[in-house]
Amino acid sequence: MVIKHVSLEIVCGITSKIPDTGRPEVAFAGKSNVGKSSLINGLMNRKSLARTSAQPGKTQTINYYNINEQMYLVDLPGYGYARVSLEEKAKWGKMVENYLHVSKNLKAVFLLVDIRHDPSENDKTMYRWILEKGYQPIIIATKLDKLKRSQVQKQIKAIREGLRLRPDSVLIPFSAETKQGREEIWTLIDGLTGLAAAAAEQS
Ligand SMILES: Nc1nc2c(ncn2[C@@H]2O[C@H](COP(=O)(O)OP(=O)(O)O)[C@@H](O)[C@H]2O)c(=O)[nH]1
Ligand SMILES: [Mg+2]
Repeated sequence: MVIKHVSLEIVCGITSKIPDTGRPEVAFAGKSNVGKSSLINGLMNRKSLARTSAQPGKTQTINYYNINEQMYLVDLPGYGYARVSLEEKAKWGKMVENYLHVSKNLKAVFLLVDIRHDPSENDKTMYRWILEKGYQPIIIATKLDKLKRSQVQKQIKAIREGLRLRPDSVLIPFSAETKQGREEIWTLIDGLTGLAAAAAEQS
């Protein structure tokens, strides 16, 4: 994907109806602070269009980033922030599950997990929702730069086992610092959204 034009086009609050954008969407899920906004910024070649914060648990909206008027990267609200009330957690769950359920344009869900940690119960639940709703799960192991190289394979194995990924499931390590993994993720998105085929036809 050659990024020509990006914008934060839709911010969907807890009570808003999920919009029908009419264009392919891929969504990013994961716990607060795992690096969703950083990954989306990295994919868009922007430093800070998607908000990144040291204050986790703040984004309780679904944010749609329009890419080249062709597709959307969708930033889902993060989960697992301890200081959030049960009521807030329930709202979060409804919102994310509802999005997975009603979006007409969703092509795949990327589940982000921190490469340094074994998956949490919330990560496992999210993974199960993705499968239950019939979407292809793609796991992104974030913050690759924070892990010693000698630990990478061991942690990838721990994440695969923790989530009980099928052997054919895709797991891509990514670093927002070095951008390692970016091209691989775009290649995947291009394929999932059918944009790779469209580009080939045009050329
Ligand atoms: N070193 C490093 N820090 C990261 C990476 N990705 C995110 N962070 C940091 O982790 C914090 C949370 O990132 P953010 O993208 O806001 O997470 P979100 O809550 O999932 O959207 C921020 O301080 C980021 O700078 C990464 O790949 N490497
Ligand atoms: Mg964020």
